[in-house]
Amino acid sequence: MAEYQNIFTQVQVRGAPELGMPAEDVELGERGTRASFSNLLGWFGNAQLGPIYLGTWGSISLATGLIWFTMVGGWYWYQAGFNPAVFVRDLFWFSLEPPGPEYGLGWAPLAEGGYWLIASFFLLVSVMTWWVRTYMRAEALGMGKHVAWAFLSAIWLFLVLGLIRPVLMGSWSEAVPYGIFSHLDWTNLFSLTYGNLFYNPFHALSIVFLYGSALLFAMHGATILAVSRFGGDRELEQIADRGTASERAALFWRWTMGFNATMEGIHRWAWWFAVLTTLTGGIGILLTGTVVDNWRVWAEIRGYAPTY
Ligand code: 07D
Ligand code: 07D
Repeated sequence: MAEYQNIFTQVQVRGAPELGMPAEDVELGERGTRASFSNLLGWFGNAQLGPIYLGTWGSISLATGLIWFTMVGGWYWYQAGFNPAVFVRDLFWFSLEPPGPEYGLGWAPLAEGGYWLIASFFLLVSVMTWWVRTYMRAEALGMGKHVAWAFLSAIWLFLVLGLIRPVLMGSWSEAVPYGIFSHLDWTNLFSLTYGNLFYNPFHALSIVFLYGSALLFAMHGATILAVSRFGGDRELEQIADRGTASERAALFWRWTMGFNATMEGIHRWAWWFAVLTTLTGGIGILLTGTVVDNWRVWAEIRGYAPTY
């Protein structure tokens, strides 16, 4: 029974550290040279820590991300009146807000949104250079760019929320504030302002793919764990020396629902569901306030929402 009752990987096989690509294939000067091991990490993933590849893009991304994070933290510190107890107590309530509507897309005084604009610039650079990093590291390893394109879908929603839609609406005040609860307030207010986002079909589509992602993840995770007793989790063996594990997993689904994914296909399902969540979501947000002012009214006119 115990094997069902924990989320940890139980067997940790450990050899010499795997240092990866040889010098001809990768710029070794930008990569660490040492690796260590951690039992704790081994419970969740691979026990080996490092070597990490930093490079130019990674360094820019980390530096600008840290500047954004410290700027936001500094603002909270100021909001807390430089009082550590208040800082900790009210951490989730502090917020760095974009400029008010009176400033449009123009510059604003530091304490009235100018500081938000500067911080946002650093966040933008950080997210975009991290994207370049996912692309370049995949390139260096001769991989497909699937991770980069999937990440770009999330970035699409991020850009619509904080850059593209505010520019189309002609005001930075449309953008999302940097705060734990304030960004929930923003999300709530956005829905209320535009007649309830439930009646935005792209919000519905995004939910379909979000829920679908959770369902697929549950099915896939469960299936592979269920055949790990036959080595189903050891992909290398499955590729080089096909046994009964994945065939059995496939048969399970054919028995229960008449159809089964394949070892390749399940990952295509996963990729598309995840990517479509933020792709459709971004379209939904882009249309809101630019093309459609009230989703409830929009939906009633089209017979999408009931009229009472
Ligand atoms: C588990 C991977 C790890 C990532 C984590 C997030 C930060 C922010 C900065 C305080 C799944 C790290 C958090 C770096 C710290 C400051 C200034 C990913 C995992 C653990 N949200 N949102 C959260 C962001 C939007 C919404 C939590 C970011 C939209 C709702 C966290 C963005 C809307 C709820 C967070 C963003 C929206 C949350 C947990 C950017 C519509 C929750 C996130 C850049 C999509 C939940 C208190 C998580 C919560 C939550 C971060 C955008 C709605 C703080 C970085 C504007 C309804 N959001 N969010 O685990 O507990 O993601 O809120 O676009 O209920 Mg959000
Ligand atoms: C935010 C992609 C950008 C993030 C990036 C990450 C860092 C940190 C640091 C790791 C999440 C950058 C990361 C900088 C790195 C570390 C340490 C993805 C993001 C690039 N909704 N709703 C969605 C539901 C309602 C509203 C999507 C459900 C209400 C708004 C999703 C319900 C109102 C928006 C979804 C519900 C409302 C959304 C988000 C139920 C509020 C959006 C998908 C059951 C009262 C967003 C089209 C996602 C969207 C969105 C689900 C209800 C408002 C499917 C289940 C009616 C304003 N909602 N919602 O992946 O796309 O986000 O809408 O009630 O903007 Mg909603």
